[in-house]
Amino acid sequence: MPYPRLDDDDRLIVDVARSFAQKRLAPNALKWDAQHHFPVAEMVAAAELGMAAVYTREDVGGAGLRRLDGVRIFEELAKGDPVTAAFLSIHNMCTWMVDTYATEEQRHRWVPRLASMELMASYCLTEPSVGSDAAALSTSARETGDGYVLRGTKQFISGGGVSDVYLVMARTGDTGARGISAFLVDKDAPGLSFGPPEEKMGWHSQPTAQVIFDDVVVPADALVGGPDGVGAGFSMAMNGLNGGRLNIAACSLGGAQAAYDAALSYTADREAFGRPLIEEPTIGATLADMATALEVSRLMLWRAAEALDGGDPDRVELCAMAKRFVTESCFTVADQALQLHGGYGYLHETGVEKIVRDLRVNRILEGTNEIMRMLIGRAEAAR
Ligand code: FAD
Ligand code: 2MC
Repeated sequence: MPYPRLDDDDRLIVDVARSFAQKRLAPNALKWDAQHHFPVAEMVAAAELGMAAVYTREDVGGAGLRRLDGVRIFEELAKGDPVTAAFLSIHNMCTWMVDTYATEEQRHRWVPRLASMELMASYCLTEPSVGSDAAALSTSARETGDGYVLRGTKQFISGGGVSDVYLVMARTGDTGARGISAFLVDKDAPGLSFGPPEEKMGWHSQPTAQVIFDDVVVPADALVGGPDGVGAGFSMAMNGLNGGRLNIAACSLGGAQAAYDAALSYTADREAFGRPLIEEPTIGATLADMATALEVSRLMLWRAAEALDGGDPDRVELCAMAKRFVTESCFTVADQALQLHGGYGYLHETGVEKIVRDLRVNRILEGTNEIMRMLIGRAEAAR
């Protein structure tokens, strides 16, 4: 689709992602889902193409692209497999946070290995008793003089047990958002352990697990941003999530586009009452609504991504709007695509039921859509 601000280079970036996703992800996604296989080798291959550090600075191995490029890349990856795309999105969020908020020494130590995916990263905010009300988290980081001791449990951590490094939001000060700092914790740190992989409705091809800190001793330089990072962890986490929310929405868009494409060709081929289904006016109207929802979703994502790129004052609200709208509209499109396949849509081998299962969680994670409405409502009330 033409878009005023996209030139030939922009189109090329997305061609690379599309070709990678169609060659390496799409042919395997159903198998990985059935086998609960986490495709690490494919993600490392994606990293070689810059997709583990899309909007990270180039001096530390990042691709140096824009958020606008990012959402277009994640849409393409998700057309191949929304689950692998989503893990790459979370890894990118961690990489960006380190690049943006760490000290120069930390940036140079961590980011090149995150960008190449020699190290895989997980983002640890949620706790068993605290999800939406993230500023109430209770995992503690007690200062000892030469480092910190972490104690507590993180819940639902994507990549938990497999990732090499954990970006952990923990309490170094008083209650509330200003008492939280961010730490980089090595998988091998003594006292760190993991719960069993959660059994989930979707996202079968990536592990989700508790990450448990039982007096985990970390050095002082595990604190992201050094001494200036004390109390800044919640802000880092929220700013990371603004872009994360766009990428997760882009994963919904890519998944829904793939489901729509399947429904379009299925209804063109399948005949009932003496003609192809697509010639039935109500089916044509359903497809029209689906195509419109996809296009509106895409434009909304691009608008929010440009606001984030530009540091616009309304970027938080636009990211929340895009996350809320796109994850809901695109879930509906995927469900409509399943319906248009009739009974075959309900079969695993058709591939659409997997997309429906995988897109459902995007309305919950990286901030539920109710929390997105809260953010939008607060911004509107403050106008
Ligand atoms: P709660 O906060 O308990 O909410 C329960 C319900 O109440 C929701 O519908 C919510 O929207 C609603 N609600 C809560 N407060 C309000 C309010 N004020 N107004 C209206 N409604 C409200 N977290 C991480 O930190 N890292 C990860 O990698 C990660 N990966 C995940 C992967 C999966 C597969 C899943 C399922 C979750 C993951 N999460 C992760 C956690 C996810 O971010 C949380 O589940 C989410 O933020 C919601 O928190 P909660 O589950 O505790 O729900
Ligand atoms: N961007 C930048 N800053 C933000 C922000 C955002 N999106 N959201 C909040 N902040 C700032 C806010 O401006 C304030 O700053 P300051 O202290 O300078 O005034 C500070 O953070 C505290 O915010 P509030 O005063 O609004 O705090 P409150 O507790 O009322 O609300 C809320 C915070 C609900 C917005 C936040 O807790 C939230 O986003 N909850 C959802 C949790 C979430 O998204 N979890 C996702 C886990 S990760 C995941 O699921 C993965 C799959 C990786």
